[in-house]
Amino acid sequence: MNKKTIRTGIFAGVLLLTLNAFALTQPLSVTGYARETPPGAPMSAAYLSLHNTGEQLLQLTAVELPGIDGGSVNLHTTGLEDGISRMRPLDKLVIAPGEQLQMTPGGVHLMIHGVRLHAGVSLPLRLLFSDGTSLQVQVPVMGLKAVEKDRHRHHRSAG
Ligand SMILES: [Cu+2]
Repeated sequence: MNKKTIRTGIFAGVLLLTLNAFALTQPLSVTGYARETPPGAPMSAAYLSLHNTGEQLLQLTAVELPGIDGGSVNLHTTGLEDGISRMRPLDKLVIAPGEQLQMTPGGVHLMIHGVRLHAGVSLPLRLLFSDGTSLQVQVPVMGLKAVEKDRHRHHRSAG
């Protein structure tokens, strides 16, 4: 291999990395947290804020727990049916361009089964979209008391 071939090879490598970075970047800003699993409960929940900063409609179709065997995540919403608060599964979450979708206790949330979440660790989530792309994020697991405190603080600031 002469000098020229080596240089071309390096250039191709850089180009490939750049393309990959583009392919992996979703115009979506994700923040949020998971709640620690309550004692004796079989499941917990996570609440994300999804801000679509791009110009395309994004459809979140599934969420996985990478590296956690036996764990599963379902998209849920909570609503009143005949005056009773009930959760029901959602096929997908549609996030319009510019929209910020906020999951909340009592609203849309991620239901997490098959794994015990402990406060202080971070939980990896892989978001899968209808166009075949995915985005992996990490959210902190918050203790039940911290979650309560945070909710009160929001109440106060909202008046
Ligand atoms: Cu649920």
